[in-house]
Amino acid sequence: MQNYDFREIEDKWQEHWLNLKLFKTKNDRFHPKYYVLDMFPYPSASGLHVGHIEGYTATDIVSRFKRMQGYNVLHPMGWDAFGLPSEQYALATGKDPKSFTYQNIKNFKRQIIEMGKGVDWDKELATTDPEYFKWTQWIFKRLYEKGLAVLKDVEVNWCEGLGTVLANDEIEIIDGQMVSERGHYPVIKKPMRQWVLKITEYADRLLDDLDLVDWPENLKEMQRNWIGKSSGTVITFEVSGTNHTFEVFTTRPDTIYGVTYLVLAPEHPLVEEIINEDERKDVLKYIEQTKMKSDLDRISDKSKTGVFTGAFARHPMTNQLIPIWIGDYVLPNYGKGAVMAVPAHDERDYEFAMQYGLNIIEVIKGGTDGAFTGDGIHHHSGILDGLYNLDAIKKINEHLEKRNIGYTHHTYKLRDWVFSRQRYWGEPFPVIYDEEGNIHLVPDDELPLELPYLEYIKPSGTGESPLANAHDWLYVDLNGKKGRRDTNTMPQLAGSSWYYIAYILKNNLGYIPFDSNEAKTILDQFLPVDLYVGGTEHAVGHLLYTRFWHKFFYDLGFVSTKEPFMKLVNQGMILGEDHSKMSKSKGNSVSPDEFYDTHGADALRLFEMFMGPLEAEKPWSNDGLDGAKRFLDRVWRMFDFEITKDDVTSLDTILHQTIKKVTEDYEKLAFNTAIAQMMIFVNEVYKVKSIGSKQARTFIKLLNPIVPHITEEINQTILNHHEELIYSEWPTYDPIHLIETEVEIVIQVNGKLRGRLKMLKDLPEVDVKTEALKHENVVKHIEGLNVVKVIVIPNKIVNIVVK
Ligand code: ANZ
Repeated sequence: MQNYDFREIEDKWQEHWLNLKLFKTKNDRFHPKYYVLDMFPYPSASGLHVGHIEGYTATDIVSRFKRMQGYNVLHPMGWDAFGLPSEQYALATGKDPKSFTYQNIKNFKRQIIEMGKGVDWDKELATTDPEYFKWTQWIFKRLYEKGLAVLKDVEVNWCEGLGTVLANDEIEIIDGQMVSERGHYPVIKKPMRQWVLKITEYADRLLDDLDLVDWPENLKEMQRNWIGKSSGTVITFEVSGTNHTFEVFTTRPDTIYGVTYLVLAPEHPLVEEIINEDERKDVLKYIEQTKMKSDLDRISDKSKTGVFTGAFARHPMTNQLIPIWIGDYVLPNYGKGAVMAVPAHDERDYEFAMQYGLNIIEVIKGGTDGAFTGDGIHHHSGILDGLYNLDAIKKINEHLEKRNIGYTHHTYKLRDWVFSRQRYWGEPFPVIYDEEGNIHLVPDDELPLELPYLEYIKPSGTGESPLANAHDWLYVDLNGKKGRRDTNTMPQLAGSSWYYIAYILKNNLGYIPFDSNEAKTILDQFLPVDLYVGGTEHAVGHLLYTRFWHKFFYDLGFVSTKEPFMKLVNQGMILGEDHSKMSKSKGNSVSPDEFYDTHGADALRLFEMFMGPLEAEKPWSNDGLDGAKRFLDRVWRMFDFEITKDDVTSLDTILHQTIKKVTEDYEKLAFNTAIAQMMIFVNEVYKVKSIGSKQARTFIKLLNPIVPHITEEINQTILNHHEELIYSEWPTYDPIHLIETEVEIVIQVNGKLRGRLKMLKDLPEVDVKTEALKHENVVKHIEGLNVVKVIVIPNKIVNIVVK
């Protein structure tokens, strides 16, 4: 037989699957469900690269495997289609980003169909579909009603060059200054009125419920750190000679006697009130400089800077005067935006004190250079003298509470989610302001509020989004008064915060209303997601916001599970052949389109799953892809051997071992080792040069989830089965066959290897001895000598001792 014509075979099966909708999720309550989700892609102009194919193949394998095991599988695909690149395309070309986006989607869909992924395309969605973002807007309204969406003046990263606010991950630091990731325009901090979602109200639940999910430990740890819960004490300080007081947050109230100065964040509202005239100029200059720095830069290890305000505070325990400084290592929105500095026991404070020649008082016996941050006995510490850390904390907290100048407090690093973007290409807010600035919501039955078509999309020039140019859309009648729409749009992460729910609600008619009984029933049927696969880049953003929305839906009674994604797996990045990160600009990016005609989708899938563990980072290799193709040719030619009606019994053991190994490995997403086992099986068939037809079908089923086209073709045209593998039953192994019946026994004469024998397992010792003593080469070595002893180690060794 010739090598297989993959192009023809793959086209044939892809068409068959699409036409018959074989991957459609069934309305089936009798079989358990299994929901396998991919992180849906942003449909960029450049199309998919081989990194996408890796995760999409892994989830496709699990879907097909679970379907054959009898599950009712939901495996959908969609498009995270709002986003900055389309916005920039629109601004650069003046064109409507919509047609551009949908053109890209078409290309992505073609690429996914060509990889042979078994998707229920009736569930396809794009976050940019008005019927989809109708519900995104609807969810926003519910958040607003519950007080979780509020307008607030927030310090935002303002980029004049792009005319928009940027998220922290859209910013880079170059020479200590913030610039936009795209275009490298300068970015500064600036207060702006924004919609903010109060994710911080869910901080404790987001933290605690991480225990409920099967996620990689490092990812959970990243979320814990991002939420950053910290327990400590808030202490009030009085500004000397004024009525002003301010609070600091500290995790070490026990070190209070070591406080030699205080530091306010440059943004602290009290700074204005307390600066001394002599210091005013320096302080204001410093505040200006701070605006150019990112939080990350401020808390980095670089040397600490600050200026003295000229004001002093009273130490609550010693009554001494201590100077008040400002310094950018103190962040405005953490704790209370102010710290009591203990240079003897805090490294940052120590550095700052050394820099500016401030006092250092040791209050814990530690005795090293620099700051001693460990535990020990307190001294120079008034009422705390002689106590250890925890006892000292307890005592000082009680003391401060009694005097009404201290209380225990939890603080979080997690910030509320800034939810407004000054962009055109996003979900418009269903919000209208009247002339007094009061908020009016667009009624539910008028949703979706669609984007106005703009002949030419250009910046508004005022810092508002290009929507401010759409006058017909912008101004509306509010019961006879003039109303103006909110010109902001929602961030890209809005649409992706509920798409796994939207897939379930989507049917041929549109979306089942989120708040209906019908929705509740079907959501209960399919949630939670059983397996979610995607890259690590979403460890905190998407995965945290989605968990927040899910908990909000839970509180409203729309869903019954506390968490959206039960098991999550991060696929490893596929690097370029040069072992560096693939990127368009470096020219080492690899598209699957290069291989559909030269190697075929099956070879591509097989290779990507064979490259190494799914979670590992691994370099692309064209040679490896050739190897995968050769293996498939070998599988194809295996059917040139005689296919017997009866099983070939000598293949039984290896076949059942293979069933066991592949089943267990698919369950663990260990596809590379499953493939290795199937390669061993093929080698065995090549040795005996025949295979039973049932055995062949079993093997083809095992291989099918990885290379679905070639295996369906073999099943149909060579093995003459009419039932597709998709819905055939997954093979089970028979433990009887796992037991090896033959063993190889080594024969030694005086400790030297003299022969090997294949024998039935567990033969009686006498028989083993007799056979060994008859072995041709053994006979040569014992001839004429005295056999003193024969030692048998069952199923392994016969040692003959001669003299
Ligand atoms: C006095 C002290 C003494 C502190 C000592 C530490 C060690 P975590 O654990 O991250 O919550 N801090 C408080 N608010 C701050 C802000 N807005 N910006 C920068 N630093 C701030 O850290 C809590 C500690 O970080 C607090 O405890 C405070 O310094 C500082 F030997 O207070 B500590």
